[in-house]
Amino acid sequence: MSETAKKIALVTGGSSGIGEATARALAADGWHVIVAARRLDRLEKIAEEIGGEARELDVTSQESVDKLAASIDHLHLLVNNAGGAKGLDPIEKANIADWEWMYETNVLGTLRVTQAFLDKLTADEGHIINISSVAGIQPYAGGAGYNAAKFGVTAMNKVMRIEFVDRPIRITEINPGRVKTDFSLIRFKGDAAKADAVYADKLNLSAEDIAESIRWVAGLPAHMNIDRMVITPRDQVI
Ligand code: 8X3
Repeated sequence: MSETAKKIALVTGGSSGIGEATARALAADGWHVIVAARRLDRLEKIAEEIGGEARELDVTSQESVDKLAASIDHLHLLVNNAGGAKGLDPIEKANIADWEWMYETNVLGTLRVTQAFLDKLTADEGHIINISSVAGIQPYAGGAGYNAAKFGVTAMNKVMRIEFVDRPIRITEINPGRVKTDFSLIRFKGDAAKADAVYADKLNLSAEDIAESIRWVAGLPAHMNIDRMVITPRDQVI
């Protein structure tokens, strides 16, 4: 397929973890993939390897999102993957700055990028895949800030289905469970011992496992909409 004939996918948070694995899987399926995140050096390496494009993006900045949108004319698939957790504090000791970061990246980030590309996705009969979490379905002790943010993403996904039903756009929510990535290292602010303990002696999913599901959803015929996929390792019950 020539570059111009390829369908175009944008993956936010594309510099590592689920985002990077998704970009690689989509590129292998013939998509022209634009990987976007804050770490441009990592993105450029990935983009070179998959024959895609790297773009700097901070989903917490409207200016950054607008700049990205102005540089992309067509979009067939948006994977709203940028997000994450900070802290595992009980509500009694909740850190407001952590909660603000989680709401900004997971919820407002998804909103900003979706708004910015909605008209292009409509014109190109596109697909939005929102990466939520099992934390968007199941609350847990210490999870309130992340739960609130991912419940927010889940709510937004449902409202997108309702509000965009008359547009030729598909909307899918992916709810991964325990996936061994930098997720916990970021949550625990660089404390590797705490992060490693999350995955020790457990079956864990890989970022590639989630990417497999995303590539499958994205490759389905345009009249089929997968509303939600909940994916956990066998030993994780939610
Ligand atoms: C994170 C899912 O199960 O590791 O999004 O808390 S889990």
